[in-house]
Amino acid sequence: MVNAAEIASLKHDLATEAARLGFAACGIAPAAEDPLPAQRLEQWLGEGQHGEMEWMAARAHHRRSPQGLWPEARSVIALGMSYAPAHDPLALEGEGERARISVYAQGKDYHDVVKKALKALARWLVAESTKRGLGEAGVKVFVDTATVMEKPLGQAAGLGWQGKHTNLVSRAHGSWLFLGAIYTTLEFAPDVPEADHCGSCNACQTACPTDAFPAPYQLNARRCISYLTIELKGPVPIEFRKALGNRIYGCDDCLAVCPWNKFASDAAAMRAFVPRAELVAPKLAELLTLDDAGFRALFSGSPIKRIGRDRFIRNCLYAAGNSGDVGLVGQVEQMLTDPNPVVAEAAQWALAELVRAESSEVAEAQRCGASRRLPHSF
Ligand code: B12
Ligand code: SF4
Ligand code: SF4
Repeated sequence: MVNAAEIASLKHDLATEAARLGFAACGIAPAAEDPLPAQRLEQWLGEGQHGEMEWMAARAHHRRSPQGLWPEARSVIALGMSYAPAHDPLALEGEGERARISVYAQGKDYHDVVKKALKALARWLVAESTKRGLGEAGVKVFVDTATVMEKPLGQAAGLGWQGKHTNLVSRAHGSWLFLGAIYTTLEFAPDVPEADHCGSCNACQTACPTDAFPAPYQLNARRCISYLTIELKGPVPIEFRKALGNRIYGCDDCLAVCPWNKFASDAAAMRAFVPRAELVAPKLAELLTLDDAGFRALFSGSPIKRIGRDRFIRNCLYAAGNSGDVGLVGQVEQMLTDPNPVVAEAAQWALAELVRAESSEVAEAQRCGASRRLPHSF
């Protein structure tokens, strides 16, 4: 017979320990299946909205519910770690010479930071459970890479709600929470799920540069810049290249415009996520010089390392094409013969865009020059 008072006290202390380890939010959800998100996941996959992310469809039965993955699980400890930025994530919009890296990737890799804290919390839980006579707790920790639906679980645990941009929004931390989960055999009393507080707002949908939301609360990943710059291996379809602008890794637009961010404070963010100075506003001209070794050295400990030099340079070339900066032509030309065909094709596209930009600049100068000269010709 489980001691109810003891498990309630353990739940209370768990939240304190989570906060000590750097989690800004912690709540409990049941491990049984919630049919609605499971059904929506199936529909999303059925419509092919996951694009090339085959790993989303693989073992989808595990993703549907915690007990689908681990039948012994009784509770889910849902956790959020803040990465609220101190600066405006959209400040570099339209700055052709600079590249935009999404806020989540400007500091240390969250997979490592969140996982380390999750493991420490799980170890603490196992030790405390035994010490308090609740038996040896079974635990499994997850952040991002496993078959877990972290957002619906976060909502069920009261951390926030899935906003119209589909990410979890917290009343205290806005859109800036990384999520993680611990599945456990312990049966904690679940918290109250968070209600939807989007109301009539649709700022995120309006802000999306690629119209990636077919409807509120639904994302067609194949149109999302985050997918196109991080997950998609081949060439980015031509129709999206202009819309990438200077975004070379991920996108923050729908998150950054959310009015709930005004309650988020960078003081709640983990120090590990403070941006590395060289990744806040990097110069495209410098990024384009990176070879394999240079890429690995610059992005060691960063989530960007994952996409490899070729995909990264592909993205930088699209940004170069969008920059209107003819000073980049020489560097772009060098990549026309890159051994990677996707890089070489991106260079071709960028060059054509830069030449177009230059010729329209020349035409514009001639037009202005001609009209300026007019008064003198009289
Ligand atoms: C696949 C994935 C992606 C894909 C697809 C995104 C997506 N929305 O699914 C891509 C590559 C595009 C992506 C991008 C980003 N991602 Co991502 N991603 C994931 C991952 C691995 C799985 C998400 C998933 O299950 N998708 C499946 C679909 C079915 O889920 P969904 O879109 O949420 O669908 C729900 C809604 O559509 C809803 N729904 C449908 N119809 C309706 C109707 C109504 C009325 C309602 C209420 C709901 C509703 O039901 C579905 C199920 O809940 C999670 C980690 C994890 N394991 O959970 C991280 C995760 C979601 N990503 C994260 C982040 C930070 C990002 C980016 C912000 C990164 C960036 N800056 O570039 C962007 C944001 C783009 C966006 N607007 O979503 C964080 C989000 C944290 C948070 N606070 O929510 C997560 C949780 C990673 C983490 N551990 O922190 N990501
Ligand atoms: S991350 Fe960018 S491209 Fe993707 S849905 Fe949000 S605004 Fe649109
Ligand atoms: S921007 Fe508006 S609609 Fe979008 S998630 Fe935030 S509150 Fe909801």
